[in-house]
Amino acid sequence: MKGCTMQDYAALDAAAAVEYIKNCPAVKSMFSKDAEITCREVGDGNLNLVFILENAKDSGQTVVIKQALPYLRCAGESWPLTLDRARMENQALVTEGSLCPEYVPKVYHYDPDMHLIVMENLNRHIIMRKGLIKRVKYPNFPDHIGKFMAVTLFKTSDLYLSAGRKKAEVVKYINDLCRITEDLVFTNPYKDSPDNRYNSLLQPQVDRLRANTDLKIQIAELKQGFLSNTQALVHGDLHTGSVMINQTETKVIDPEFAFYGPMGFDIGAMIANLALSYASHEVRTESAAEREDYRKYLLDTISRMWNVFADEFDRLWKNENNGDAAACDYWEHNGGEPAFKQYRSRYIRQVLQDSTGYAGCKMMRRILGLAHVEDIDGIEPPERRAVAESLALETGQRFVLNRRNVDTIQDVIDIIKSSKPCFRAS
Ligand code: SR1
Ligand code: MG
Repeated sequence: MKGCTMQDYAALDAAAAVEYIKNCPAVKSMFSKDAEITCREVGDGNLNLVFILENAKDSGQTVVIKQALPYLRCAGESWPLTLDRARMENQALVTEGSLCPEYVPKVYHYDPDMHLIVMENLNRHIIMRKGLIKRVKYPNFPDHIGKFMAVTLFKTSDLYLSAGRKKAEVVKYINDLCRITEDLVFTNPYKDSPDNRYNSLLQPQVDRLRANTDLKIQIAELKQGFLSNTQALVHGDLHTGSVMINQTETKVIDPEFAFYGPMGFDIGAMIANLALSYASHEVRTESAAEREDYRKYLLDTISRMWNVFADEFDRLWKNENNGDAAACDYWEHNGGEPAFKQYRSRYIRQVLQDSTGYAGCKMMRRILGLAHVEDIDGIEPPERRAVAESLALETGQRFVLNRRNVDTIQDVIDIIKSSKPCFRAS
């Protein structure tokens, strides 16, 4: 093992990860000379290896190695997957880190041969999804994630970048992983596919959903937007498992699906995952008072997250009005400021409608498709789980079907509150 000088890719194990760090010029100085570096593999996601390395004598000396495997971890070697995703994740972490350093883990080293990233160990944070399952409230999250989305989306769009620079960025982020999203989010859930997995108790609801022509056309339209709208650099997988959090800080991790796509895809993913938590507590939380209290927290979080996003996005646009699509010089002659204001508010309303549609797709894929969420999948027995699943499906479907009528975030909240599960446990 030659650490950072290694040329040939090999998947690390714990011992090899320690050797790698000891020989990595960019990182080894973070550990004292007599460090006893321990290592454990902790990856529980669908795709990669994740190692936590720590000096047994000083837990403050610690890093994480994230390494891509040449296949999909949760499926095995029969599902090959590009190693290039480590490069995508590294460049997205670097871009996001330059725009919003407070909300992104620090990158210490990227190795293009070993397809790995050495980064900050967020050991004072937990995966947000796990906190939401236990009904933990995170008061700063809406402000943090709203700002993260506003800054990263605005400053990578045609509103801020010149057309030439923006097109060059689009090329840098051509990401093979998009194919997974195209299949798993927009296609497979709506047909018989060996890659789907869902509770058989939902079959009557699934049959009705798949027979709904309007729904399928609208999902095709949303997929078309995903494929062709290079609006901004999106994280591409911005669910509550991609957020590490505590009572004061929020860190967005795992941008390996990053690409230039519709802004609403990120915002919608966040709305969807908060709404999935809302659906899960239909059965997870038995006390009506506790359920109502936590659900109010989730809805307030969605509302504030959107309002912070929209206000910050609009503020950035007014103040850093640099891109080729930001405004039109001929408005000076017929309206000027009023036309600019109207343009901004129409743009932001369109982002809200897109977010609502993508939120719907993201909810339904987590019930019908290959990759589910622990909030709902962890509910037993299947009869109880089906109640939460059915509610999530209903909410997702109504998001897609009603998105064009959405004017404010309150309309989104109203859809969540008025959706009911079709399945009732006997
Ligand atoms: C086959 S990979 C399944 C899912 O895991 C990731 O987190 C993405 O959401 C992807 O769709
Ligand atoms: Mg991930």
